[in-house]
This record gives sequence, C-alpha cells and structure tokens, in this order.
Amino acid sequence: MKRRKFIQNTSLSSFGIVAGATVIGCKENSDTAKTSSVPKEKDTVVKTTIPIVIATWNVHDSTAKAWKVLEQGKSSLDAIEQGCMVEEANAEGQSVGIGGLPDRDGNVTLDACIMNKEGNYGAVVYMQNIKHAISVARKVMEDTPHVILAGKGAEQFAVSKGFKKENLLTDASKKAWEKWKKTSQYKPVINIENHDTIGMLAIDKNGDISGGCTTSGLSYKMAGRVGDSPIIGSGLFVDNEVGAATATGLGEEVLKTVGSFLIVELMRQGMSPQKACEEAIGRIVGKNQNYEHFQVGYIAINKKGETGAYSIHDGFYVTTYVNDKNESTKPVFFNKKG
Ligand code: SD4
Repeated sequence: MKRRKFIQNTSLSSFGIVAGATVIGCKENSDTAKTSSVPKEKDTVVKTTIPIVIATWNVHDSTAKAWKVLEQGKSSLDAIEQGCMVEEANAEGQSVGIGGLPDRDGNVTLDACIMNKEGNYGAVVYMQNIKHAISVARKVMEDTPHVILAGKGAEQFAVSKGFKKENLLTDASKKAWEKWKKTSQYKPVINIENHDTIGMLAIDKNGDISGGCTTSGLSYKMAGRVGDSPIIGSGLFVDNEVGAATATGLGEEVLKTVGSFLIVELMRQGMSPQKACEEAIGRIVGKNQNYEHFQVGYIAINKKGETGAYSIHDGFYVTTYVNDKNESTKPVFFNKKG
C-alpha cells in the first residue's frame, strides 16, 4: 500500500470543506489512471470531524434524525437506520418507502441494505407492502444467517418480525403512474426519475462507520427489476478500517462497475474520498458513450471523517450533518458541458 501525505491547504467553508488540497509525495495510481476519463485535477481533501453523517440528495430531516441519534452517543448503525426511516415514512417523497413511484405494473417495490462496522450486511430486494425496508434489511442482517431476502419472502419475514403491511402506492404516485402510462416512455430522466433515494454514511463518536441505502428504485421499471441500491459493493460498501461509499442514479451503471466497493478499495490504496469518487465516475463515463443521458452520483467518507462526492451531471446534492450544521451542497460534477 502506498502512503500518501496531504498538505491540507485549506479554504474552509462554513461546514468544514477544504477545497483544492494538494497531494504530495504520491504518484497517480497507474492502474486507475488508465481507466479513468475524469480530468486529472488536484486532489481535494474534505476535512471534518466526527461524529458525522452524510447522505445523497436533499434529505435534511433524515440527516437531522441520524445526527440526533449520534449525538445521543448511539451507534452509527442506529443513526443510519433511524435516519433512513424518516424518509421512508414521508409519503411525499416519491423514491423511498411509502409514496415511492411504482413499477410499470403499478406495484411499489423497495430495495434497501445496511452494513455495519463488522462488515455484516443485510438487504431486501423487490419487497412490497412494508415501508421500512431499511429496518427489515437490518433484521435480515441480525436475525438470519442470510444476507438478502427477496420479494414475497422478504415481506413474509418482515411480517413475522412484526412489521405492518400497508399500501405503499399513494394517490399522488398512482396519478403520476397513470400519466406515465399514456406514453409509457421507458427511459431514465436525469435527477428526476428518483430524486431523494437515500444512500447514507455515518461515523459515530467511537469512530465506527456504518451505511445504508433505501429506495423504490427506478420509477416505472420492469417488474422484477432490482437496482444497485441493495447490492453489496454496488449501492453501498463499508469497511470500518478504511471508509464507506454509496451511490445514487442509474443503478445498472453502478452495478456494472461495482462502484461503492471500488471507491472503498481506492481509499484503501490512499486516495482521498473525493478522488476515489471521481475515479469511480471515470470508470463509468470511460466505458459508456451514452453517459450524457443518465446520472450517477457517489458519496464517500474515510475513517478520518473526510468526505467526497462526485456525479456525472450537475443537479446532484449531498447533505452533510456535522458540527451541529445540516447543509446540502452541490458537489462538483463531470459533465461540465451540462
Ligand atoms: C436504482 N440507484 O434503483 C437506484 C435509483 C437511485 O437516485 O438511486 N436514484 O437504480
């Protein structure tokens, strides 16, 4: 493993972002450099403190809840679960939990996963009628010898654990689906198709990292389609010795490049979270001429509490709660031509 030294060449923003830090004493890793189309910019180190929680999109209520849990001295795993539950219970959010936009047949199907400091992982895929997919994922992790439960099996397991069945298709989402059916255009719309799918990463006061990801997936997807969000290494990966990463956007592209695992492995080799996110986006755009037509965004955090975020297009947000401040910011993005 190469050691890197960072000069933290600081220009602190209100919530602790250091932009433009210079990397010295390190060469670009030649393997990753070859496959990346991302312009080689100076590395960026985002310096912060712990505890911390960061999440994809504008999810202030969720990050505020997670922060509260962290402030109470509880584990990052509890913070992740309780933070994600806030958005899952928000019927107005149309990409997570209740109110999620359905598949093309009108069924709301949820994907979620959670990962703890021991590297344990639990997930549900294609689960219907239970809004707190993140909590069912945690139960899969803690109460079964398995890591993924799908569809009816996941639902039955949830009911056996006391989760309530309910109709997740709200009037607003039904209306949107009925409107969509008139044209049945099956193509992802950048930043609109699934706004607010949550990928959340947290470090607690003990320095332990956990992560979670919860979504109703791509709207109007084919029945049975599962995205990246509940798949270990793609939508989420946590290694408590190194850091964690999570994804949002067109899941198929994240799956094909195992993006979150890639980011954590790049951080293990010494890359900052920011640079690692850029490399993972580079892996996608470098292989895909069609990148102008879809969005993928990553966020990452390392053991020190430094964060990174990068997306293909403008319009992606990252919400950070640290030092009693809860803010959403737009990260830098690849396709500056827009
Ligand atoms: C999926 N990655 O199912 C999810 C959707 C998403 O922001 O994250 N949208 O492909």
